[in-house]
Amino acid sequence: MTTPPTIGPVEARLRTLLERGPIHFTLIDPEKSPGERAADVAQGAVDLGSHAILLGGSTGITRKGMGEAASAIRRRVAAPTIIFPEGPGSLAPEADAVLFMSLLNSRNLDLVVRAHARAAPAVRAMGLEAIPMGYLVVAPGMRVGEVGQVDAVPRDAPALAAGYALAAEMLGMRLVYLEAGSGAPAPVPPEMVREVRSAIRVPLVVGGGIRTGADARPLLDAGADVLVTGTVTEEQGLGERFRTIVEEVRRARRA
Ligand code: 1GP
Repeated sequence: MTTPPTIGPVEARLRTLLERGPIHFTLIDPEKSPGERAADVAQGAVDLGSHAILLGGSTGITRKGMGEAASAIRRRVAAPTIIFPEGPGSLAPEADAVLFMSLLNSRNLDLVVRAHARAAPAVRAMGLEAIPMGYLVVAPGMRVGEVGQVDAVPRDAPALAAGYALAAEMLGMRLVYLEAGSGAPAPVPPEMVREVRSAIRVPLVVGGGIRTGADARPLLDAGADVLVTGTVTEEQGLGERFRTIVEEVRRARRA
């Protein structure tokens, strides 16, 4: 037998950070903010207290675009740079890790596991750290809900979300992501976050529709371990809204 799979350095670092409470990820789309522009956003976000950079978010991201953004960010930012893939074509070895995620409630088996079977050898060949994650789209789901062909979890069905999340954990996934969809009018309901959090042991990531500190606080109170924001920096840069979100996360952490 060869060496069994172990937790890689990025995941280990995130776990260490999580020992002191919740953390924040800044999602940057390398198509909208290419190369050094992605690095400008990343550096500013990390300086304000964000803990990691996710690269991804739209359709049409190329390996070249992803690689250039990841390289630029890694030159300037010590925080992990993690690919949030929209498909195998957006993988690039310049990043630190990839969220190797199954879209749990998709009707399209490609997005549940088949694309993964095609991409896994490339991930291994690139030397990218794969962090296994269950990705669950909650209504309204927005564009990822459409492209992902999901049966979105209704907002009033926290037990359904908890069942998916626990199944993901039992299948060996080490993160669960509750996604309301980028630009959603409201984030995932805090009651759903609470029920999922109490069902699982792995860290819980929550994203979609978080625009202000006031949006972030109930999610943190409900037990979210990681908050992801993307649109707020695309629309307003690293202004007041972004700052209040990161500040809420910081306040929820132990000194
Ligand atoms: C999208 O959850 C992320 O995958 C971020 O959503 O763009 O609404 O912040 P927003």
